Amino acid sequence: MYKLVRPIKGFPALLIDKKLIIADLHLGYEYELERHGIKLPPRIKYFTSLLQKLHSELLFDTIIILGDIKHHVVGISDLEWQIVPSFLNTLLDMNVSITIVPGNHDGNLLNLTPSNVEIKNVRGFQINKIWLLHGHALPPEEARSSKLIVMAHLHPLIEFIDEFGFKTSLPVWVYLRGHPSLLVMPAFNPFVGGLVINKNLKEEYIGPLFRWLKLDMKAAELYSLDLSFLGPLSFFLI
Ligand SMILES: [Mn+2]
Repeated sequence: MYKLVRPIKGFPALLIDKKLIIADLHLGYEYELERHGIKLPPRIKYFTSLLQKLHSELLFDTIIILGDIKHHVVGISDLEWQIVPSFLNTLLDMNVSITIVPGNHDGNLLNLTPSNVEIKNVRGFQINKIWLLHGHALPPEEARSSKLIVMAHLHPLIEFIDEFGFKTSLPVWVYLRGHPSLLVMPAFNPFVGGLVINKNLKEEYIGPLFRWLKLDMKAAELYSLDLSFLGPLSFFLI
């Protein structure tokens, strides 16, 4: 994995050459919570300042977003009309190019993006023998000849509960060796929750890509955000 991509220690982001890859921002998620009576401060300032900090350290020239930049699946919420274009314009002000592979939450995305943001097909695209996509849709056959497929979509977490009932969930990088291998990215938005992969995982939750690649999630190698190797998923099944 490290030969092809460079995950950033401590962050759900990785580098391929001078391109930063992130996914699952779910901008506008606060709005969804507010409808259920929970008020969160908007996360957009945190995201932009984090990306500015990473940019000053890593000097990437492109940001590739692997889907779910916004939260509403079908329509566009009032908040998204404001924050998605303003977020993208702040990134463009950093003098980077932006490419988006749409996710399942990115309906009508074209209306929200400045004209110089590149929007790819949902089936993804390839750079340096690495196929990039969100992961809710299958890639084309040509992706089989890539060395690695990077997807997002699952927001993978592992969960532990101790004897007092205290619960922890950790976002993880999920790596499966194969031809091609598969890497699942953690969500960039830490508030959005995710799929607990170490218990009773139903196949319908993990999307079509695992079956397409004939990969078994149980064989996955897990890494924490600080890039410690945690072990195979089979060690964590509860
Ligand atoms: Mn998502």
